[in-house]
Parts: sequence; structure tokens; C-alpha cells
Amino acid sequence: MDVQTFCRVCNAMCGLVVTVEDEVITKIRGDESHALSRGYTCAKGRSLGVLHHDDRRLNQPSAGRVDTRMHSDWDDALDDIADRVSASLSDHGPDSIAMYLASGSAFDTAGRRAAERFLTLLGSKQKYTATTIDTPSKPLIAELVGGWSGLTPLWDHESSKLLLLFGSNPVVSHGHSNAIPDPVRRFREFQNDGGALWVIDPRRTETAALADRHLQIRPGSDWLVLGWLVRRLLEEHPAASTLDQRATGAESLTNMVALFDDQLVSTSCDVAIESLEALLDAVLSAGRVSALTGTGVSMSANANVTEYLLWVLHIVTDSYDAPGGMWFNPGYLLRLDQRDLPVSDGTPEPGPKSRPDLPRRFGEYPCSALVPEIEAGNITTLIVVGGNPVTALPDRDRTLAALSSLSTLVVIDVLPTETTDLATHVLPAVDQLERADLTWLLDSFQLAVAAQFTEAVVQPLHERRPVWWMFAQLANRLGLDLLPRDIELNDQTETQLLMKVVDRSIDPQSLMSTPSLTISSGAIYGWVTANVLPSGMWRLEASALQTNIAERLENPPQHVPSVLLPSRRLKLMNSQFREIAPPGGTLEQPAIYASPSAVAALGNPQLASVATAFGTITAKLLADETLRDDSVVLSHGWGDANVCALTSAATGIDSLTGMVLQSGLEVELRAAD
Ligand SMILES: Nc1nc2c(c(=O)[nH]1)N[C@H]1C(S)=C(S)[C@@H](COP(=O)(O)OP(=O)(O)OC[C@H]3O[C@@H](n4cnc5c(=O)[nH]c(N)nc54)[C@H](O)[C@@H]3O)O[C@H]1N2
Ligand SMILES: Nc1nc2c(c(=O)[nH]1)N[C@H]1C(S)=C(S)[C@@H](COP(=O)(O)OP(=O)(O)OC[C@H]3O[C@@H](n4cnc5c(=O)[nH]c(N)nc54)[C@H](O)[C@@H]3O)O[C@H]1N2
Ligand code: SF4
Ligand SMILES: [Mo]
Repeated sequence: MDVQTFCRVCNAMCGLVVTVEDEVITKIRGDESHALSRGYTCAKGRSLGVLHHDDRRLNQPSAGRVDTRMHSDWDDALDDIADRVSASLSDHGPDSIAMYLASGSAFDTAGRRAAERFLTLLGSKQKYTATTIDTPSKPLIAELVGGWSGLTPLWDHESSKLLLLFGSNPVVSHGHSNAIPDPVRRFREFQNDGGALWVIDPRRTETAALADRHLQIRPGSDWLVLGWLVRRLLEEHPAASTLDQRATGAESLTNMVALFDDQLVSTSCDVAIESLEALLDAVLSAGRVSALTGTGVSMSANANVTEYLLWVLHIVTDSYDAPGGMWFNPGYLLRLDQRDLPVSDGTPEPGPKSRPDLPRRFGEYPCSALVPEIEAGNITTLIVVGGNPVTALPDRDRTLAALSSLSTLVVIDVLPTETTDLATHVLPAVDQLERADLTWLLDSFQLAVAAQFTEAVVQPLHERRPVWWMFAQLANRLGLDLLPRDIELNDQTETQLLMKVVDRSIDPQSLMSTPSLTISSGAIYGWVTANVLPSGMWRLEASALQTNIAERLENPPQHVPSVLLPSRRLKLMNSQFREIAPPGGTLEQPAIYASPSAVAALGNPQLASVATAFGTITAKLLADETLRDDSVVLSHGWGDANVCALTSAATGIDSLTGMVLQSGLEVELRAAD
């Protein structure tokens, strides 16, 4: 039997057709009828059957630290956790209980909603998500310039004529905040329709290989390219003359960008001025522009200023909320255009008790505060929902010590990880093919106003349970009303919980009765300008950022021997799929990549080490001709070769978002044979 469903590993959420025989998944292929992924899948999506049946899966709850851990039945495990939560509440108050919600929960609509509601019902403010590890500059700039942190500009893939990618590699990642399924075919179609793709990246990435132009800039210099571009566009772009009609703060901006002179920018970026002039010409001839950043920018020290100048670029060229530029997807399910959004001037709340200086924004504390809060004894109970903080947070050794010191660490996952190793309780979640679901949380990251509902493809194996069920059970034990009043705990609960979301959608009937993706429209324009922007105007003044840019201009990027670049691997999703090979395929292995001349300079060793003041990682060394000589790649997510051993809060925390800087670190590359 073939069942239509969709992949819930990454934002692209590709359509899948899963062949099931007697509850055994025998094949997974791309769904040709899915209007956005059009039959495309990657190895991860095709290996979900392997994951479903894998021997290493967590199949039963267990309790105790790893060396004395025992299997337990669900009732005992939940009773024990509920007792501990209750004791934490009465002894130390609600903020002693924290939750880390990450990639493995972002696509579990019922589970994610239940987990967040559980924390809210407890009255705890201790919410942490992966957003503050890799993306906080995006909601920050959206809030400062657009008034609401949830505004996500999207590439208008049907009408734009110019796409600029700064530090993003969608051919491998399928997009950072924009979901870009079927990337190769999609970029080729865009080019065949007259669109130009420019990639700005220190590595000649898989995406750069397809691009019309690649600017192989010095790491950390994107903001100079953008500042320079804005200066010239203010002088030469026709839309600049009407800037005062759509934005406030144009004057201070004009004064600030006057400092980006040709010589300074070209030298600092290590790019010929002719290439920058060609970029300017491309923008002038396209008129409007779509430009996106990825982790090469968003996890670096320059994240906020780069994102700010990127927004300025769009606003100066009148490219936001307008055809041919970028649009804002209100979401098929989220219906942002129908809601009163909490418009704000960007003033944060203070951070948690031990670190009030680490700002609380977007309803969560930054992940950089999690370990300090545990160390201070403020958090005694942590619940991890679909995350692997040991390979995601900076300061690996400090993270290990802090997590080990917790009196209760509940980890909800599908496989054993470095984090389940530290848990006091491990709860086995259903995998994505074992649950009904909806494309919900990432609704407004999609290339169309679209959504999909799926039934569970197979029954859960063993004692695996849905995440929503775990929190409903815990809530019951604590006397909290987690489920809506009209929903009871039975076989229908999962679908009923999802129906609550569907009911608010554009067309509930068609969504529930169509097994493939339902699209209501492509790009739509105008709702942000009309409903969200304060007085219909973008705010360019952002004085904290302008001051920051002025300071940076006094000390522009210079040559350093080796900089560590972040990079996704096609077969992995962060630390996921390290041990799950696609059918007929092989596993990914950790490796350090450096340019052929950097490798030769070390004497062509087999092994190399990458070191910072905080740690050293050794792995196989491979020459990679796509890299600049000053750039080194070691992807994150590995157990032994964990790059998080190299990063530390001491290397710098961004003061506006509390993000630890994990991209663009200066490292030392050494032979290790
Ligand atoms: N296959 C796969 N897909 C994934 C993931 C995965 O692990 N594997 N993870 C998912 C997640 S959580 C995320 S956040 C997204 C990330 O999605 P992307 O951001 O698109 O992916 P990255 O590979 O991290 O791309 C970062 C790029 O920045 C470049 N870079 C490094 N430093 C600089 C710099 O200073 N300036 C510029 N211009 N470029 C720089 C790097 O060379 C690299 O090409 O991917 C998602 N998709
Ligand atoms: N130094 C450095 N650090 C980084 C990065 C970097 O580039 N460099 N990248 C960062 C980025 S972009 C991100 S997003 C974070 C990622 O941080 P995390 O999201 O914490 O990392 P993942 O490894 O994706 O962990 C997801 C977990 O969810 C589990 N899981 C999978 N499916 C399910 C499911 O259906 N249900 C449940 N309950 N669990 C499931 C997986 O087994 C896995 O253990 O890490 C970041 N850390
Ligand atoms: S790109 Fe791969 S991992 Fe992402 S949704 Fe598609 S099949 Fe799944
Ligand atoms: Mo991420």
C-alpha cells in the first residue's frame, strides 16, 4: 500500500509516498503530486523507514543515570517525573523547571504545542529553543525595523529577477528561514526565466556552483558589501527618492553608509571593486531584489549588523511586500494577516536571575543562559524535547557538567544521543511516520500559502508514545488542564488536537480531504504594510545597530590564517542521521576540510586538529578546492569531533540577543599525525 505524507526533518517538508506492507516500510520516494517539492527528496527523507525499524531506537521509558538505568513502565516513569516536577514547584518555584525545545520538536505540531502549554501551565518562564543558537538576529531585526519579530521575508521565486544568498547553501540545507525544496531544479527554472542568482560565500558551495556569480568574500565581511551597496543605491536607485514615504530614519542611515568607501570595502572583503560594481548593476537592472542570509551570517559576530543592512537594502529598493522582491507568507494555518500581532519597539525583558544581562526576547531566554542558570542552582529540572544540547550548545564540557548536575533531566527523543546519556529519565517518542501531523510552526517559511495534513503512516512500535500524550499524562498527574475542555484522552485525541489548528485555517475542509499539499495562493503582498508596520512605515533608525556599524568600521575585517565556517552536510540534520544510512547508501563521517594549499602547507597529514583557546578537535583532514585559503570547515553535530568544544561564551556573546558566536571563529589548524 502507498501512503501520501510529508517529511518532517527539515523546513522543506517534501512530499513523500511511503510503501507499507504489513506495517513494514519497504520504500519511500518523493511525491510527484506535491506542488512544491515535485517528487524531490534527499537521503534523509528516504531513510525514515530505516529510522522507524532501527534496532537502536528508544522503545521503552527508562529511569536512572546511564550506568544504572533501568527500563520502566510508562506509569512508573510518568509518576516519578510528575512527583519530581511537583517537588521542584513547591521547593523552588516554577522557574526551577526549564524546557529546551529544538529541531526534533519543531515539526511535531501536537507535541510541540502540548510541551509549550505544559510549561506555560506550570508558570515557568524558562523556555529555550534552537532559535537563539542560530537565528536570533532575524527576529530581532524584524522587530526593530518592522515592528514584529515574526516577520520572515521570503524569496519571491516566481516574480523576482535577482536572488542574493549571503552565507546560505540551500542546495544542501534546503534553506535557512526560507524553505527551498527541490533546490537545484528550482534555481535552474529561476535562471531560465531570466532570474540571476548571486552567491556570496567564502566557499564555492554547491549552490555557488549553480550561480550566475559567486563572490568569494573574506569571512565576516558581508556587512561591508551590503553597506557599500546601500550607499550606492541611495545615490542611484530610482526607488531611493521615495524612501521617506515608506520609512523613517533615512537621514541617519544616509550619513552612516557614507562611511563605506570603495577602497575600504574592497580591501576588507577581499573582492575587486569591479565585482561590487557588477553586483550594483545587477540590483539596478533587476529593480527589486530578494536577498537571504544563512548561518554563515546568522551565527557570527556580524549577524545583527548584516541582517539590518540586508533589510535596509530591501527597503531602499522598495523590495519588501512587493512583487519582484520579497513577500511575507501569512500562513495557511497561522493566518497572520487576520491577527492582532504584538507590535513592539524591540525593548527586551531582562534575562533570568543568574544572567539578567542576557535579554529575554520573543518569549524565551537565550540558550546561552541555560547552563549559567543550572550552575546557579536556579534550574533543577530540565525537559529536553527533540534536542541534543550537548552537540548544539557552546562550551561542550561546561554543558556536560551542568546537565549531569541536574537533579532531573528528562529527555524525549527517538534515538540515544550524547544528551540521553546524561538523562535521569529517557522517554521514547513516536517517529514522524507514527503520528498524524500538520505543517504548522513553519507555515510562514513556505514558498506558497500552503499546508498539508497527514495521518500516521504506521502504528507506533513497542512502547513509543506521542509527545503530546506524555505532557497530557504529566499534566493529569499534576492536576493541570492541558487538553482543551472538549477533548478527552482516547484514540481520537491526536486528530482532534490537530483539528483545533486546522479549524482556523483558510479552508479546513479541503486541507483535511486532500492527502497531498493544499495551496491557496502564491506570493501575496500588502498585508504587512497595511496591518503590521507602525504607521505603515519601516523603521530604519535602529540606533544601537548604527552605533555598532560605526564601531566596526574603525576595525574592519583583516586577514587571519584560519577561520572556522559552519556548514551543513547533505546526509545529516545537525546531529541526526549520523547512524541512519539511507537505503543502499553510506554513513557520513566527520572531517576537517581545508584548501589544498593549506593542506600542503601542513605537509599533507591524514589527521589535523582545529584549536581555539577553549579546545582542540582532531579529525581526518581533506583537501577541498572550494575553500579560500583562510577558511576551514568542520560541521557541527558530531560526538567526538564536537565543534562545540571549540566555542565558548568567553569568545563573545552578542549583547542584543544573547547569542554565543559560533561562526567565523579564528582557529588554529595543525597537523595531527
Ligand atoms: N542537509 C542538512 N540540511 C539542513 C541542516 C543540516 O544539518 N543538514 N540543518 C538545518 C538547520 S538547523 C539550519 S539552521 C539550516 C542552515 O541553512 P544554511 O545557512 O543555508 O546552511 P549552511 O550550510 O550552514 O550555510 C552556511 C554557509 O555560510 C558560509 N559562510 C561561513 N562564513 C561566512 C561568512 O562570513 N560570510 C558568508 N557570506 N558566508 C559564510 C559557509 O561557507 C556555508 O556555505 O539548514 C537546515 N537544513
Ligand atoms: N558549533 C556549532 N554549533 C551549532 C551549529 C553550528 O553550525 N556550529 N548549528 C546550530 C543549529 S543551526 C541548530 S538548529 C542547533 C540544533 O540543535 P538541536 O535541535 O538540539 O540538535 P539536533 O541534533 O537536531 O537534535 C534533534 C534531536 O531530536 C531528535 N528527534 C528526531 N526526530 C524526533 C521526533 O520526531 N520526536 C522527538 N521528540 N525527537 C526527535 C533527534 O534524535 C535529535 O536527538 O545546533 C546548533 N549548534
Ligand atoms: S529536503 Fe530531505 S530532509 Fe528536508 S524535507 Fe525534503 S526529504 Fe526531508
Ligand atoms: Mo538551525
